Amino acid sequence: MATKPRNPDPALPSGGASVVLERRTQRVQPPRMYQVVLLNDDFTPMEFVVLVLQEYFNKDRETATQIMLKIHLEGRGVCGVFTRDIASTKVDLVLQAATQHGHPLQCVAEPVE
Ligand code: TYC
Repeated sequence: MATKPRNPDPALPSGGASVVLERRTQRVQPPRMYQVVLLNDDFTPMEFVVLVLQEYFNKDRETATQIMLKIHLEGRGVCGVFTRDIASTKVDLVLQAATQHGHPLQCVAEPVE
């Protein structure tokens, strides 16, 4: 006598048949990074830019002066590379300080490749 086919279990997606679960290693992508860039202008005093680089980007005076001169000569310069929120906060702080002191200094964050 033939065995009666078992009733599928409606609670299981397979109806009771065995299911093979594929094991996948989850890989977390590193966060996208953003460089904070200072732009040159004709009015912001060099000393103010050096102080900004020391205060908000933790540069020593020597390094800050070199970066400031690079911006002055080349038009722009990278002050640091951060995650998006930190970069955005740095830009806000720099623009706030520049406005407070009446300087037109511009600062932007841009994604790093
Ligand atoms: N060019 C400015 C000057 O001659 C100095 C300066 C440097 C301004 C860097 C902005 O991001 C800047 N006073």
